[in-house]
Amino acid sequence: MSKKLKSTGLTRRDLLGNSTKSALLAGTVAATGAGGVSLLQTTGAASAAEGSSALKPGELDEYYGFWSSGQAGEMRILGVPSMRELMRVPVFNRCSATGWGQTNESIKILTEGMMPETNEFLESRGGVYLNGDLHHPHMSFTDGTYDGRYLFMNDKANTRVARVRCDVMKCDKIIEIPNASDIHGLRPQKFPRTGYVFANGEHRIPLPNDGQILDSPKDYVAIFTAIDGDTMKIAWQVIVDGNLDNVDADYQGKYAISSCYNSEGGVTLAEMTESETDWAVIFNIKAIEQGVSDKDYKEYNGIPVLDGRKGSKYTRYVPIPNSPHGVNTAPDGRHVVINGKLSPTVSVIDVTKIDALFDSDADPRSCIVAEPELGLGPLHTAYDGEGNCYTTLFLDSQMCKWNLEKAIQAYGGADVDPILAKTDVHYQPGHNHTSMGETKDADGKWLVSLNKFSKDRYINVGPLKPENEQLIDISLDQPEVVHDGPTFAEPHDCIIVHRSVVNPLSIWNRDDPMWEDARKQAEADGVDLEEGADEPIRDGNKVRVYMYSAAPTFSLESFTVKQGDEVTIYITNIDDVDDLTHGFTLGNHGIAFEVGPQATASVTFTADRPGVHWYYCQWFCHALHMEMRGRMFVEPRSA
Ligand code: CUK
Ligand code: CUA
Repeated sequence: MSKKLKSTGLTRRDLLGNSTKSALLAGTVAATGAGGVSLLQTTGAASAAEGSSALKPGELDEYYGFWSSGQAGEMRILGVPSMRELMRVPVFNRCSATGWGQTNESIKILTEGMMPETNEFLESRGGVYLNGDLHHPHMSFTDGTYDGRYLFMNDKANTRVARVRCDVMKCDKIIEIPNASDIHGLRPQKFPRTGYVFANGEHRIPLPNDGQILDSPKDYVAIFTAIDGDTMKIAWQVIVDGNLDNVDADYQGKYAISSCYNSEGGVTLAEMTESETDWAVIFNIKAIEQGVSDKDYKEYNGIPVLDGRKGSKYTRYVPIPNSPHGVNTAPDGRHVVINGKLSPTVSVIDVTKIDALFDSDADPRSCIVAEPELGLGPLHTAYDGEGNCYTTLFLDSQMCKWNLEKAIQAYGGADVDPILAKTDVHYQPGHNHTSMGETKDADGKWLVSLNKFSKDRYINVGPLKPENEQLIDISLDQPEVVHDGPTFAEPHDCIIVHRSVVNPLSIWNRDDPMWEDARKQAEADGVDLEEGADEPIRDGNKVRVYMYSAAPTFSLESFTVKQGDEVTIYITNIDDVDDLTHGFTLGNHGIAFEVGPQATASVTFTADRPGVHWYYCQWFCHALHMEMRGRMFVEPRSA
């Protein structure tokens, strides 16, 4: 039993020891039994509150939930409170249903924001990354609340940030973040608007990471990035000490705050968790913008990179116990909670006390106004807009409801207990989120607890089990779990947005920029996309086929190309009907994609298999959907 765990330097006994730190490191072990008694208790409350989240068939949800999907790489849309999954929006992944990662339109989005070296590197890997690790989806803000324009999200796996247009719920930009490694925490600027999207490079790497420095961790740095959310260009970057984890912005538009673990600068688990205190880094946005205009930076990959390490005028480092994780700004516009993870505490920063840290030699800890001890493994905190906070306790498998004002009084010496309630969740919660909770319009109705393990909550589907997302009614004094929702890999985070903020189109606009290239090419070929062309247009060995689709036919029942031709097929769905999507699947060519009403989509491939190949519509559109098909004839090279 005391066998060393590979490379951590910790024994199994260490892991099962009594401290928060070792208990958290043992995470799953604790969850499966050892000391897990409380995990098996249920509130028994589900039946009492049953019905409050249930919608009758045909009833609509009050909120949109925008969900991450972790290593699945997509964004998901759920209805809240029903917790019905409504849509999957491919972003960093390759999607068989929609052709994301295969259509020319999506490949352009997946590649145009990448560094040239990366595109070169990907040539041999199909041209695009096939995976992503999407943790944090967040909506753009205006004046401290959601404005329904965009959703922004990170890819931890391949150091990218993406944007989804809320008018069509499709990704329209993906950029690679140079100089950084593994974008983790991501939040939009809340005030005056987004504005900046702040993105944390989690892992420390050499700058530049060109192979000159290798196994010399003391020379690695972490990079904080500010992206312009309107243009999706990088505005500036800041070098910091420690590993950047999560981030949030204030409601004044002055500061962004990131949690940092690994103040030790270690590279092994034992090294990274050695010290009892890490820190939160506060970024002074005005000072950084001044530094950029004063040219107080070095340029790497064309980006101004400022030095924000300890002692810099751009940052302040606030000591926080211990390996802090979530950073959550309260809707009161004043307080920011940093969640202690390996410490049972959360630390509350008062943003009105931050100016003094930059203007004087004030003790960085002087901005801390409360530090309540909540339980084991606090990871993330959500709000109800009435002064209460809801913190996930990973190890305790609980959500802790506590009062901010009481926590401040207790920190000041008053004999009050800020903890109002604890609700068991099942099991091991990471993020949680409340309805409109990260805006000044937090409304205190619902909370979703994103639990990492479901264990016994569902019938067994094999060794790989779903996660469990629980809906909690927080309008009650004692919050109650009212719904279990299984989800696949691994939603870290979600936001819950009132439906009045989100107004997507039902039918595409014909002049949408998504297929700008197709429009230009058709114009050059003298073709109207909505009318298609009777014959393929040949241009050397490049052949362009223009078709429209109208239920239940494609405008071409067949077309002929030669073996070896590089063929581009453009499909325009001329149906002008709500929910009438067509598809185009070309058999035995690995080609399939969606064409929404009034949209154009295209794909390019080499016709290297002589013979007859059927194409068909794979999106059920009509009573004669099965008949919606045609043939591609590929003449053999010798013919
Ligand atoms: S992190 Cu996953 S539980 Cu990536 Cu937002 Cu905290
Ligand atoms: Cu068109 Cu099915």
